[in-house]
Amino acid sequence: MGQCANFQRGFSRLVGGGNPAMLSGSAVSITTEIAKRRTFAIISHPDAGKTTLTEKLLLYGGAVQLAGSVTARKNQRATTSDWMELEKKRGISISSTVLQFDYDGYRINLLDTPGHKDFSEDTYRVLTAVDAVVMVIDSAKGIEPQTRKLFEVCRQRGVPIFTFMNKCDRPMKNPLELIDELERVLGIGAFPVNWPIGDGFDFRGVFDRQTSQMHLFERTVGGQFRAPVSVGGVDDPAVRGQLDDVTFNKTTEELAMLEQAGEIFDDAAVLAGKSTPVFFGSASNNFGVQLLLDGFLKHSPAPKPRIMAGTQIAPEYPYFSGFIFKIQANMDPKHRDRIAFVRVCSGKFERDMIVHHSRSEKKVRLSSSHKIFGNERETLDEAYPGDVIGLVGHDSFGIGGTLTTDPQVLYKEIPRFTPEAFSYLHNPNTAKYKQFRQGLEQLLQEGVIQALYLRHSSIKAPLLAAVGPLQFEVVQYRLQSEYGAESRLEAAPWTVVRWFPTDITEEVLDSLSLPTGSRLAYDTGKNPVVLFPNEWSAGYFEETNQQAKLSAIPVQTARDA
Ligand SMILES: Nc1nc2c(ncn2[C@@H]2O[C@H](COP(=O)(O)OP(=O)(O)OP(=O)(O)O)[C@@H](O)[C@H]2O)c(=O)[nH]1
Ligand SMILES: [Mg+2]
Repeated sequence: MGQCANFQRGFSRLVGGGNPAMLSGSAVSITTEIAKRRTFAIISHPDAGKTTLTEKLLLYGGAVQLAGSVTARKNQRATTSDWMELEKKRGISISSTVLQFDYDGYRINLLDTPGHKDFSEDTYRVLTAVDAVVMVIDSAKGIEPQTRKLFEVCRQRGVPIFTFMNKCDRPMKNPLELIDELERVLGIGAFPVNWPIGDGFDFRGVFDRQTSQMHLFERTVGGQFRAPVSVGGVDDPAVRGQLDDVTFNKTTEELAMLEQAGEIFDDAAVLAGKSTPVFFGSASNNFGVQLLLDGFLKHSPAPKPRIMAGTQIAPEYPYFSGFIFKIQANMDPKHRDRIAFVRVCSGKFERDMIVHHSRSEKKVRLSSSHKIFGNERETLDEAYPGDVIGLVGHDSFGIGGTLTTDPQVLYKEIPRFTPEAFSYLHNPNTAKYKQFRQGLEQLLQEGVIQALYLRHSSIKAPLLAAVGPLQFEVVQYRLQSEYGAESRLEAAPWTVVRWFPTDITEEVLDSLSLPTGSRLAYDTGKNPVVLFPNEWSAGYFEETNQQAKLSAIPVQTARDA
């Protein structure tokens, strides 16, 4: 009903703005397609098990036959989502990965994200493109700092959160304490959908509180295959016989305590992001993965309307619209091209359709469209709201751009980040100048890193700016492996950057008296910035130069809009 009203509103406001691809199509079919879509990200602090869980969701979703492992040992395949060379080498995720697959009548768009804070820009961009998240928690550690930050972003956006308490096969915190921590530290309601039976070496499975069934699992070597499971009620002798008295009694006591608390599963609170359903398990052992997948699909939302300048654009809106939230080059060494990842927000996407591109204000034909699965791709002919699609061959596409058949639609979803690490990047091999420039330009377009240009400077080496220093390493590694270009980093003496108002004149910039060690520069959008050696000198400058109001958040120029 709500969506229907939004559809009406969006439609009457924007009708006549273009050439609707869908007006002649069947409204019923688009509604059915939207209802089938589930688009979500897996988020958490580093190492909680996001990539492992992603791989197991693919295994249980039937999208891979054999699960790989993050630390791909000899004779074992690597995970589908950590496909980058550097990720395999390091065993950490560096870049988010899109995985689209069908399961149980749903079209799932799953995004595995990197947990490390140096790569959080990528993760935050992904959060703009999803309708829900699965928050993974290491049950031995509880809520870690990066999880808390990501949770805050989800809360601000009202994104429904599902929690997976992972690594129950290791000595873990008391599950009651973990639930309490969610409520206390995050200030969110928490409803345990299932409950761990035993922990550590004695972790046997989970009790599904909604069906009152015990699920007892067996471990498989390397967790490559689905874990055999026996299911039965608490008093079922076949199940009861597999548990020792201590484990059985502890579990039933804890369950009784939960029942006494008397909370019920509140779908509305979950959809509003006010309460999180909690699932326990072990991703590496495949325990509880099926219950998470099915529980998530049952309770998570289909694509919702998007807000644009105060108006809601419903997914059923008959004009196609979507925005670019990620660019990635060289995913397939055979192709060496760049893919723009688009979240479809409204209408139906059809290959070869002509759309308006907000940044260039030009009409473009989208002929090379792909369904993405890790670093694999397949030609895609149509897509619906919720889908993430990959578009190849458009150099003008940048992160944040809107593509639509109704030029009045313009999404401004992508957040901007303040760099805190600065370094010059030298090219030690002049013979490879072209590769160096080309590679760097591409990585800048991908948003792997930002660049600044010092004012009145004779230094030729680009000044790179990053949220965290690991981003520099990624740039160097990728320049070498993807472009054959060596590079050398030289630390730059600043740690703080601030933006001036866009209307500040060159004369005013000339007249400023800067603290020692500070420099004026421009960002890639030619917006003036000032670099400081530390917070103290930034504060001093702000106090003594009231006429030039500084912003810690990158300004959005018309070019970015
Ligand atoms: N014991 C145990 N280890 C696990 C489990 N799940 C994942 N791990 C291990 O935890 C480590 C980190 O797993 P990842 O899946 O790479 O974690 P991640 O959250 O994707 O890490 P980043 O992407 O780098 O933030 C790996 O060594 C996994 O094998 C589990 O259920 N039990
Ligand atoms: Mg990972």
